[in-house]
Amino acid sequence: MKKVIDKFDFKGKIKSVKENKTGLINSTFIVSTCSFKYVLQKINTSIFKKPISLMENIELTADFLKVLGQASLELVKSNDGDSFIEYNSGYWRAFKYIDSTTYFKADSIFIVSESAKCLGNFHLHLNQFPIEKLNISIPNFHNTSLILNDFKVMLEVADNSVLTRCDSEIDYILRREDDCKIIQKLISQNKIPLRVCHNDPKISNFLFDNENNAICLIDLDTVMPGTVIFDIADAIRTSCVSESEEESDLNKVFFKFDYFEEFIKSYLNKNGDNLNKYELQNIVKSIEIIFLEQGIRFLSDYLSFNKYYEVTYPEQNLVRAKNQLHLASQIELNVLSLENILLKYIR
Ligand code: GN1
Ligand code: MG
Repeated sequence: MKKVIDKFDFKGKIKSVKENKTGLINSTFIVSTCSFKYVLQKINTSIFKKPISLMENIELTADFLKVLGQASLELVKSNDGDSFIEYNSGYWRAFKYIDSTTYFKADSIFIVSESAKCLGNFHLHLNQFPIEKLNISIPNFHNTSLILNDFKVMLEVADNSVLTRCDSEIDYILRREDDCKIIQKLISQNKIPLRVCHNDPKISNFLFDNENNAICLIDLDTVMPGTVIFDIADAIRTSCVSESEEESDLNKVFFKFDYFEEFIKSYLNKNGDNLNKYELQNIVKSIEIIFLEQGIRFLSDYLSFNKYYEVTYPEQNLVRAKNQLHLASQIELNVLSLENILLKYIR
């Protein structure tokens, strides 16, 4: 670790290095010197197979936001002036630490509104960014149709010991093949445009100040072209729910309509004018799809004995999958009422 730290341009004598275990993918450490704090991360290259492309995307978009006066992550360069370092075939990067709070679920409607405004601002400002400059750092990241195909392949090879634990979830997913194709089809018909997206704006990827005003989005690893309605859906997936994706007691897990209304109102107020009619018409459907997609991803990982997401107990990905599919079915049952709420805010 010391060798890695020595390669970055950290100001002052290092006082402490503490691991922060909140993300599901990269390894994160908080490095404190006598006068500053930094976030040091080792990029998980079994998931992010193109770390250099990914770092280019982060640098380009974070710098662009900064020029527009928007808060964003600030990279700390290496002593050689690079935005990351390579050490023992690992890739490391560092950011200035931002004094802030994060949440795993929204504790209040104010937090929902703040995260919606923050995401709206992110999309609004990056709408001016020349999207062709971005790399596709993870191809097909939100291609739900392909994610379902991979899931079906997984079903062929998965071990019976795990398969028999999720009969009803597998059945639920396989009956929704058509849903998995909807957004992909609209993208290929050029009805839904590719725009600069975060692609992982779950509530824990927003920083808040001590009055709960949102500061900015973090975890920019997946910033690349995508559909903004999946960003909206992913933020709603994690902020407009009673419990986080980790909750195993499904009696406690429900979608919060009042939070959804607040999210939509605040988001559309910032960026509604930039969305076309296909995007607006598919917001509610995309929420259902993103719950479904996340359920498929968690279940696939359960069936492959937890290779992708960090777990602290063996059934954790099954718990997460059940939680997400439970919410997908709640959305499906309430599409009309959600559409009616949405219509109130479309100008
Ligand atoms: C992962 O990196 P993290 O923990 O913010 C995942 C997201 C999932 C999320 C579920 C690159 O996000 O796509 O929605 O877990 N990131 C990647 O909590 O796969
Ligand atoms: Mg991430």
